[in-house]
Amino acid sequence: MGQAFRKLFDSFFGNSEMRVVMLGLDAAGKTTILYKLHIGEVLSTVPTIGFNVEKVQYKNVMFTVWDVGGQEKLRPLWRHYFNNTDGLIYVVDSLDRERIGKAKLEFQNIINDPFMLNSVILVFANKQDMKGAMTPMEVCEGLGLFDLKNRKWHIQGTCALRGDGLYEGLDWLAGTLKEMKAAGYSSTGPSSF
Ligand SMILES: Nc1nc2c(ncn2[C@@H]2O[C@H](COP(=O)(O)OP(=O)(O)OP(=O)(O)O)[C@@H](O)[C@H]2O)c(=O)[nH]1
Ligand SMILES: [Mg+2]
Repeated sequence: MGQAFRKLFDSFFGNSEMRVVMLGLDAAGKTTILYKLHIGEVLSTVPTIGFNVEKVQYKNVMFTVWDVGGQEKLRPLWRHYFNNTDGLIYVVDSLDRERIGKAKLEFQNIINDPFMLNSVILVFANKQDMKGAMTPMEVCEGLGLFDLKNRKWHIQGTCALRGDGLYEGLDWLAGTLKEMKAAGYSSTGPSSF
């Protein structure tokens, strides 16, 4: 199918694409989430050095999800994935109360980057299966989500091992993207303001 025809076909059937970058501290569960969404299974993971990228089709949205390693020494590389991003999925290990301050700092750095000012924000408060985990509301407070001005954000409690909450999150992303596209939004970065 030619590209122009494909575009026409997609817009007729309401299909769209969304580029999503998934970030968060090391061991938050990003890679587990990516493969649970991509193949429906829990893979045994090792810390990601570099990135994984997979396509996830959900309803009529084709998500391209970039999962980038979260170890401290790798975090300066995150910004290389920001350009043309429609959505951020920020994953928090809800059991890791000690590092919620660090998670907040890294989160604020991402969302205030000029290339990320237009992207919508989905937070996964992961590992909800663990006793003693912070509730989504606690994670919300920990990251300072209530203080965000003029940003579209949503928090979702998840358990990547069971898959709980993951598709609810994608549902929110898809719905929000549709609203924003209808309002004429584009994700090309600072030059498009
Ligand atoms: N109990 C529980 N464990 C989880 C959950 N999600 C992920 N894990 C575990 O957390 C550990 C780290 O998961 P990864 O997916 O490798 O974490 P990551 O965020 O990709 O880590 P980096 O690649 O280092 O940035 C693994 O042992 C997972 O099995 C969850 O919802 N509940
Ligand atoms: Mg990983």
